[in-house]
Amino acid sequence: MKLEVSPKKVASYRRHGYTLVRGLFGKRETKRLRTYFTDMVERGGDGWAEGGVHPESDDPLKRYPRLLQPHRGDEVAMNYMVDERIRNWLTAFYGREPYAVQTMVYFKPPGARGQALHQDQRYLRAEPGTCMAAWLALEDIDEGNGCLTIVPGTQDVPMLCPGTSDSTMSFTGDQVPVPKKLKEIPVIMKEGDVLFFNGSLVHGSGPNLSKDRFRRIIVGHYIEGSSDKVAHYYFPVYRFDRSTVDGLEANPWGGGPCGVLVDKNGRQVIEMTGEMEGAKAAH
Ligand SMILES: O=C(O)CCC(=O)C(=O)O
Repeated sequence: MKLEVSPKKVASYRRHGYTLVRGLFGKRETKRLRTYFTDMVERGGDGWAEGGVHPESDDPLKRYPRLLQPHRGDEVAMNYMVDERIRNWLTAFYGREPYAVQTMVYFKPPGARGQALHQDQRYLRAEPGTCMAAWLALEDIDEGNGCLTIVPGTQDVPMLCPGTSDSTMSFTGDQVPVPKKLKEIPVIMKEGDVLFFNGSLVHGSGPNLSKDRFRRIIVGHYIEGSSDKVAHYYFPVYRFDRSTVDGLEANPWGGGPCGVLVDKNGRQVIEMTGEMEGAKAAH
């Protein structure tokens, strides 16, 4: 198990708001996670699938929807969220152990839409400080199967005002613009690599254009250990020893799940909660 952190990568994260750690997880682990969560969604999602599982749908994302917050009842997802390697890296970036608030598993089968450019902090609303992600590739990921794209240079920008995404390319309805002079770049990853990035960094992903390659990932989201607020959706807040944290407040500015699910015609699939309305109203 790779536990040591590299000072160079820590410095790079602090400067750029992201860093890619190659091979942080072994192939046996990624295979186990891949199989475990694929089995879960194929038997109906165990209650974690966004919008439920619809095996007969012609939308690949309805057959394989993302799993939201499975750590709240599933030990394997919890183990990922509080993994010691992730704890070590995040603690090195911020000089203090963060809190863990979210897990999501994406399957993105062949033909599935991606997720338009966004900033996670818009949804998590961690304060003071920001949120961060540990995004683990469960198989090799490139532009062909819908890799993550990021916009370097946005690591410190405030929340950008979103417009509407192209719902034939994205399963979420909002999209933030790429600031002038900055460029969206693909992040090509091998199975077992982890991309760490902060809550301001603009990122998203394209559709899976391949005929037969899934693009499975698991992502954990965290907030700084100095935060005293986070969006209500992210309670309970966990420490890495799995105990829950009392005393944080729900951020009155709203927030909610990462992205509002829309169908290919741009129609919202799941009713928006009051929290999300709050997030939209804030912009
Ligand atoms: O995996 C993707 O396509 C997008 C994930 C994402 O935006 C996130 O983890 O914040």
